[in-house]
Amino acid sequence: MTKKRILQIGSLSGSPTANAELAERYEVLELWKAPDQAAFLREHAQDIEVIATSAVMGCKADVINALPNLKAICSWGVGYDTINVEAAHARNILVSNTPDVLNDCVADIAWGLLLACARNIAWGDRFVRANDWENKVGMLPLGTRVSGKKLGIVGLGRIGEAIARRGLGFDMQVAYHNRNARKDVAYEYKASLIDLAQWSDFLVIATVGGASTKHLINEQVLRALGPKGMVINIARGSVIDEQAMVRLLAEGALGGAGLDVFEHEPKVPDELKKMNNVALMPHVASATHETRRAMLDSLLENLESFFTTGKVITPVA
Ligand code: 8YV
Repeated sequence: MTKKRILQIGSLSGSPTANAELAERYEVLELWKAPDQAAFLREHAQDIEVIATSAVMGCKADVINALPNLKAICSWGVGYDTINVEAAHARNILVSNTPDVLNDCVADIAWGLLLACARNIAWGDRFVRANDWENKVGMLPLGTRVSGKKLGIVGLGRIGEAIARRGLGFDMQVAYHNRNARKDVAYEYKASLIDLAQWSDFLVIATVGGASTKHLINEQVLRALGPKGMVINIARGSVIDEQAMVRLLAEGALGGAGLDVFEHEPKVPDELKKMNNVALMPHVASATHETRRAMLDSLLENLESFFTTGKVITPVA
């Protein structure tokens, strides 16, 4: 049977088998390998109905507009701030993501970064590896207790809830800020982001990315979190004013930062790399064998569903 054709925006290198599994099922047009991508799109424009992409690679309006018969964009990952959903929906083009399957692993990394910051885990590892302990070069400074402290969640969605649940396990008080209070949770709601930051010992950013949350965590919020407060970001780098965060960390006006995402990935400010009260990860919150498999299964199910029913399984709003 002739394989259905899809346009793949880029290599899904975050999965060990995604490229091969897509090629096994579909005739894949590999946009990222085309020397002249505009010419490639013009050449295939008429026969591309479906795009496969990812949360990081997204899909820009110029690609969408170059494909008159495009009907669905299926993305590997939960975030879709890199997809021009407005342009897609304006033409009734379906857009799908892979929600829920990565909630626990992303929440786990948020906790890994929180603990690393609070208890100097990355710093301690460097200290031992540098033989500073062995050679009695100074001491690792005291850390900050996590258990029983105040955990603030910015963006209590499904990932934010998984993070909050873990906080209960550490006997923490949990509060959150959303645009509106949720009626289906018992956590304290803070209508003001500043109030939540002032209240929190640890402020975890779990919002969506994109224009609606750009620099939501600004200098004022970070100053409210304060010199003993720590900010953790597993959402998108664009949500925090990175320059302000670096400046406040350098001034000692912010206690620490645990970051899996950055404003201009993969570029990370050199100042952050030199700070010991900062834990850094390369956007790997979903990067476990189990979760990346589940994300791929979800992507494949969305593609299959579209080709057999004309609908996707997990459409974005
Ligand atoms: C990406 C992520 O999926 O799912 C998301 O929104 O940010 C990550 O899990 C991964 O980096 C591949 O794009």
